[in-house]
Amino acid sequence: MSKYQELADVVIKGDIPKVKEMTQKLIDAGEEPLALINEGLIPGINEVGVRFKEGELFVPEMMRSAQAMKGGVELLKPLMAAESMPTAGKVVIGTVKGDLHDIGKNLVIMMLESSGFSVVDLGVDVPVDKFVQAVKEHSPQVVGLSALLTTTMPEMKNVVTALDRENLRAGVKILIGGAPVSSEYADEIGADGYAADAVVATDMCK
Ligand code: B12
Repeated sequence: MSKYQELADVVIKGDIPKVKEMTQKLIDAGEEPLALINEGLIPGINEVGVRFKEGELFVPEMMRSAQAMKGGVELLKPLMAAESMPTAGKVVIGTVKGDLHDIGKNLVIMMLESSGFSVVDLGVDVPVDKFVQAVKEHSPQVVGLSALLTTTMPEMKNVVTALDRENLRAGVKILIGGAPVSSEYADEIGADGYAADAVVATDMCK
């Protein structure tokens, strides 16, 4: 049972207007934005994943829940924006090729930006070359790779290998994240680190 169970429930139902309405009400009541995400919206979308796996929900429902979650996040985003902080560093981030999941990546971006990082978002389904190009162009301190599918995890290794090959690893840390990956996997593919959520990701970037 999450703290904001009702909010989680409307995400599970995929009720887009209701998620927005309830999020706004909770904001107006002075609830903490990050708590609404971590203890309401995320438990909701996680439950959707469980039900999808069990065959109770299908892709269209999962899509609607994802949209509902995004609606809530959009309302919370401005409340977490940085107040013209000096930039803490630059991060290039993207979801690897073949993978279209971006809710988690976008939360990581939101947290990074609210902590003063400047972030170059390459989006989803990002081919290896685009990561390489972006590192050359933006000289970030950190490259973030997101993958939510076991089938796209190996793409992370391809990015690590390509950055090695191009001698772009000096001064750049590669941080990976997403439900199927782990710190063991990070070690295995030669990445520099793994973070389980947006808060840890931001701490590690710092
Ligand atoms: C929403 C969702 C979708 C949406 C995505 C919408 C969107 N714009 O993102 C839609 C409907 C499009 C979708 C499609 C599919 N999905 Co889907 N999806 C999910 C679901 C329910 C939630 C994912 C999510 O947003 N979680 C909430 C966020 C906040 O968590 P997160 O992504 O893990 O991110 C956090 C951390 O991991 C970390 N993090 C994430 N990225 C990064 C990056 C860095 C650098 C760092 C440091 C940290 C970090 O921080 C985040 C914030 O705390 C998951 C179930 C689950 N529990 O993961 C299934 C799930 C990932 N999907 C699954 C599947 C199978 C699919 C499809 C193949 C279904 C189909 N048959 O078409 C397609 C694949 C499409 C594709 N090519 O990518 C499976 C994957 C199984 C597997 N082992 O590979 C899952 C696990 C569901 C299940 N239980 O079976 N999906």
